[in-house]
Amino acid sequence: AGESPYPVIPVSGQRLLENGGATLATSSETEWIAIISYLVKNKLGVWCKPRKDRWELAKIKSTVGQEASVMLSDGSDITISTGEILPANTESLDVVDDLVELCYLNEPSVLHNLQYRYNRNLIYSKAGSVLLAINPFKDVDIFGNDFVRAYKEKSLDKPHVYALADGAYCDMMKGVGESGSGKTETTKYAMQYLSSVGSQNNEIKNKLIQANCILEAFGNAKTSRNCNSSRFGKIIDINYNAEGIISGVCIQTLLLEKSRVCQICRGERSYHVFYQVCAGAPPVLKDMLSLKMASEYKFLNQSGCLKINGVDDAHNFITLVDAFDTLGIPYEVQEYVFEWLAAILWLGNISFAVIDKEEHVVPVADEASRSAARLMGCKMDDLIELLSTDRILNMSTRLTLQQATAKRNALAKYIYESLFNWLVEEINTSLMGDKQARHTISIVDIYGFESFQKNSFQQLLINYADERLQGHFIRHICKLEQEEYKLNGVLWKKIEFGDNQECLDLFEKKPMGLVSLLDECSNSSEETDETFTNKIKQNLSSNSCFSCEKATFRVCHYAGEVRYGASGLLEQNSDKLQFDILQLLSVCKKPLNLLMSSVMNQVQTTSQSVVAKFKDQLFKLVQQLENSKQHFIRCIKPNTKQLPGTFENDIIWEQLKRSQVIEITQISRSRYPISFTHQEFATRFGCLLSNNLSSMDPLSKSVAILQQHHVPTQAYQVGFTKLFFQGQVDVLENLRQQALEGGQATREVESGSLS
Ligand code: AD9
Ligand code: MG
Repeated sequence: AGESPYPVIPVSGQRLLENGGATLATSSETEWIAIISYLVKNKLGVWCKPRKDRWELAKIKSTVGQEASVMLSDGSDITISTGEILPANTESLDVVDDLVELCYLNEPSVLHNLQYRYNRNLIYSKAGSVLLAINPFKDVDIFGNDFVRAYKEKSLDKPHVYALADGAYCDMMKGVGESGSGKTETTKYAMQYLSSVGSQNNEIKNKLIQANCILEAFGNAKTSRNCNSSRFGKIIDINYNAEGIISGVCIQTLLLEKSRVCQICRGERSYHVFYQVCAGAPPVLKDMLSLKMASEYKFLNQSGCLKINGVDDAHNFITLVDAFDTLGIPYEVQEYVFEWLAAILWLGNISFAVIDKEEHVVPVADEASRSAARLMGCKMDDLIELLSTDRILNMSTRLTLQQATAKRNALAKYIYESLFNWLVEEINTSLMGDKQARHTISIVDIYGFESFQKNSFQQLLINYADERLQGHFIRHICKLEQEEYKLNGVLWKKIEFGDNQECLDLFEKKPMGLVSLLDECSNSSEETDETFTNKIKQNLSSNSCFSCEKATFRVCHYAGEVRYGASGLLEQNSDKLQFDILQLLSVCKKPLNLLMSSVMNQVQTTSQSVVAKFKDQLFKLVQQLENSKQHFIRCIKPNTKQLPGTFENDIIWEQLKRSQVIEITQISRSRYPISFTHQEFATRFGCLLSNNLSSMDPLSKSVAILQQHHVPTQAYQVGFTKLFFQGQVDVLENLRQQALEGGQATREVESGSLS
């Protein structure tokens, strides 16, 4: 350590975060004074904020008491309090790939490193074991076959999603980050890599790309945060045989946002596929579907946004049909799919006429209801009857406009959801391959954290999923590693990191967490939005992440505070489909082979509400992750305008802070990545002992080996059951190899290494 060109400075991530990085994060004043004099003596740079909100590089010229005279890069001198100065890394560290290599991990130093790299299109960096990916919002020439080859052959070793995927070959990976940060794009590159290295021909690779194209058409939409936002979660299991060749792929999806089919906020769009089919269907198909332009449909025109800059919906329709073809979905079946989509659009155009004093309504028998019924394959009268009355047993009641609209929307949403689920099944059938999977790499890409002006049920689910995975991420990266050292009695400076347990408790605590309460209230006919709001107020107010005001409540998520509207939550959560809707669907002549299985499922499912089902799915996912080796990519959004070349410090630092990148870097920096049990070590390296000490216990033997070969004591730690190393074992491995080749190995060792 004495030879290091830098003073050894304990940087406490926690303190750095607590004070926003505004002052130097050192343990004591004496250390700070030592650092200042070191910086002055060696003419090293510092960061200061002479103008508000902008860190600038400067040099300290002299210090008097708490004040320093510093020279800014434009040559001007200013006097500044030493408390407002942070040390800067030397220029030679500007381009380091891994934050671990930075001497100083303060805010401006970390941002400077990331920006230096980002400006040079180095969008990937490491924070210890985590890959950081900063969204370039433009094409960067670091992908494609040549790069796949280079990473496969290990001729490139820079941080890259390909390098991570390479490391995950036979393991597993997952991605996290907020909406629009680049998770889905990163997932595609990982998939591209994994399908390239693991396939003998391009068939499976092409199919995977095409499957993705279909899923994006039906499951992605423009939101105000991302023009191609994923509105469902996905887990792609790539199965390999014993030779490492892909034997098949299976895609599982998590809860699609189906409310988007009927309701979209201003400036957003519904699912891409609707605009694609309206813009791109050839005339014959258009005729068959009685299809008009997107602007003619209420489900699409309500948001005032029909187009996305730079996106050609008509062209994407052709791409979609190609994708269906590649996956072997016959043309007649594709027609069914388009018929259902058109039926949904026409359902949205159905208007209602008031028929009596109680304001009951009936659907108008016009082009919309006629087309919808024709495309669904049912009689128009039956559809009209369904949308004007509720039938329970032999009783029928007339509907008001609000009830009839809700029923019509429930029908449209149900059809879309069934279509989506059916497509996933079709894709899986096409990708299944043979079933001899030996290993699986799973890629998880879910929706990212969202906070809009109005947030409702969907945001609650999305942000809960994000919170759950963050909990898993923290547990995995920070806790498990530190706990193992502690269990083993290894000397270890505990790094403080905040966990999100309080917020997870808010959702998951039994019997009175948000999920249980929502589930319980949705299943009772006596509860209303108001009684639900009272209940959560009563039961959850003691949780510091929660507060309730009138019909809204706030949750402090790890990624930010969100205010949710409570009205409508119960209804969206209960999501029960009326029996008469199912009945009508089950007698539709049309393509009901498509929807039949999910219709039957719906009839058979019990009363579990959406949120309860969702929680179960998330728990299963986390379980699956815990049983695997994991690799994490933290996707970072550099600005909120989706612009290339725009690196906004505040936005980036906020994401790094909330996802605890600095703490993770610190943990990685001081970690002991290699470990052996005493027995393993003694057996493996026993041949390096100069005299026969076979009677010794494994621990004493291990220590004797280390001492005889002068392994520096700071390079290892002796735990109760294990030895931990920072990387020195290469030397021992080489010596062992020489010993074995030279025939000097003792019998004892040979038999040991065989066992
Ligand atoms: V959400 O949670 O689904 O709303 P994601 O998935 O995190 O979100 P996405 O991958 O869709 O974000 O990225 C948003 C946009 O950023 C993409 O549509 C691209 O235009 C852009 N992007 C992201 N990553 C890259 C990249 N590696 N290269 C170029 C990129 N552009
Ligand atoms: Mg996405």
